Amino acid sequence: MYMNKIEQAMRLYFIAGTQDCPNTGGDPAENLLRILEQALKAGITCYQFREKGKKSLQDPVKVKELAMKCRDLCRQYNVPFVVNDDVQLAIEIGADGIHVGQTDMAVADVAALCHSKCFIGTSVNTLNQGLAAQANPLIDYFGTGPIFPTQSKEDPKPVVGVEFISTIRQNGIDKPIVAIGGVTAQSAGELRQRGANGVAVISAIAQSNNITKTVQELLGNA
Ligand code: TZP
Ligand code: MG
Repeated sequence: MYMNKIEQAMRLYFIAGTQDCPNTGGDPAENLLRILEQALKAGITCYQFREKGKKSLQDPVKVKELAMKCRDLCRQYNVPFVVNDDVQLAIEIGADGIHVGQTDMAVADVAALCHSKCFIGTSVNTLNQGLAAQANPLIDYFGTGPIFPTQSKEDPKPVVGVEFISTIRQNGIDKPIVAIGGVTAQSAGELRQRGANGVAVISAIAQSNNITKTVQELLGNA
């Protein structure tokens, strides 16, 4: 994927698994698919399938089935589909991208398995990690945060604050970045002004009672 296509994808990056969607009493998989379709219709520019944590689906067959349905929905809307952590799954189902954290599979191993079929993202919580990600030609984008406290991740890294985006840019880091962690429509504009290509959110969209409006606000269109 060309860099400008990735930059475009980073404008509003929605991340979600069944564990992030309000429990409606119905099928958790259907619940996620409904929220994802609303978000796609509303204009998200990238989606990451992240089925993770105690409340997530535990059966790998069900996880793969759901991932394929999410992939198909994203294809329908021409939005890049990214898989979190599970490189094997990403390859098997032809994901557009893979996201690995600092302690997941090494980027060199991910790249060797993907054969350039997937773009690669990683997570950055310190300036040194940012400098290393900038210097690594295998990394296409990074998620930077958590900017604010988050309820959506078990064991989050220390909060870095909005200033961290400025610090990253002031240190010559020019790769595509998304700001992540507790981001809402109120903070998205400032994060872009400080140099983020966009924002990545879970709860702001998954828990919104008006996804169309929330997406427009997060995009800075409202
Ligand atoms: N990585 C850093 S913070 C975070 C992840 C996956 C969770 C973001 O969720 P929310 O609900 O937008 O704070
Ligand atoms: Mg991970």
